Amino acid sequence: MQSHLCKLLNIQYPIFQGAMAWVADADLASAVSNAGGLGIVGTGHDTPEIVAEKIADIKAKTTKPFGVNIMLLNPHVQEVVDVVCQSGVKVVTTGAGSPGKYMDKFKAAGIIVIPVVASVALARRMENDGADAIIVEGMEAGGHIGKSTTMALLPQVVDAVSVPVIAAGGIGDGRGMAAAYMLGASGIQVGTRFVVAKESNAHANFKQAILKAKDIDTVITGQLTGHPVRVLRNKLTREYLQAEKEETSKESPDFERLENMARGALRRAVVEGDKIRGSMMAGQIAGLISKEQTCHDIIQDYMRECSETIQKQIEYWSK
Ligand code: TUI
Repeated sequence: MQSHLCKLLNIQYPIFQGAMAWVADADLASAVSNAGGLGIVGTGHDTPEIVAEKIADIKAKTTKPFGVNIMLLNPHVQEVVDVVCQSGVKVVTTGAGSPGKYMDKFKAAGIIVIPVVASVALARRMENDGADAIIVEGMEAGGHIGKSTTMALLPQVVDAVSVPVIAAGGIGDGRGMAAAYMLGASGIQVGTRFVVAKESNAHANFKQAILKAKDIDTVITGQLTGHPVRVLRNKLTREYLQAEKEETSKESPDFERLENMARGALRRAVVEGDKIRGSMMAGQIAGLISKEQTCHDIIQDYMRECSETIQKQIEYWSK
């Protein structure tokens, strides 16, 4: 069985690996691509030089299709777009903004463009601008998020566009994948579960924190600054949320105070393993993840569980 999405991308399984900043390197993305999914290299706040290195790195590690994610809040975004367009990358996903003004460049380079959206309006705009597919991300996801849930937003986007829709946010196993398909998705994107993959270079402390997390262990920081981010709660988030509360009640909030608390915190969590003062971005399904597995096993689990779930429902509903 090969879906339209799998044919478009020449991949075996309709599972994308989210482009988590500091986590989604060439090791992780190539492992996902080699296992038949779509590995995606994250470029976060990277300089164009680092992006070029990352692309060379993944090309050396897989002959399978892979994607590169461009984070639109990156101050180097213009140069990063140019590097990506010049380096023979075939699939680009974008996040944290609208890639509208770069669409012509991507298309001229023959790139398949798959923007991440958090609203119906942006999904429509992206389809009009030439997006080949759309990733719909609900606020169950880790990292920078919109306001709607996957459950509510996904079917509304599916109804609004005619390109394939990939569901992201809150899909922690094959049951979630089946649910996304019931709502009209053509594929899924998985972040948090790949953070704890064997091939992920995320610090062992960060992986342990995800494995230990329960359902209520994520919080949303950054609502006041306009960049809401879902992370595992810890000392940093307690202090940050308190500071946010204090600044909210002021006539002119001290945004710099908040920015200073957040600066470098993601790197501290992922690279240094600082569970106390690091920003451990993770989705609400962290509580569902109980073991470190290879990317191959993660993908096989999603596919098998999804198929079993759908089979079970067919049996029930056809009685
Ligand atoms: O981009 C993500 N997740 C991310 S990016 C990131 S790096 C960062 N760190 C701190 C603060 C901000 C960013 C960490 N996690 N996911 C994709 C995503 N895109 N989620 C939500 C959106 C989004 C939100 C608003 C996309 C477009 C949008 O509106 C843009 C517009 O102009 O309408």
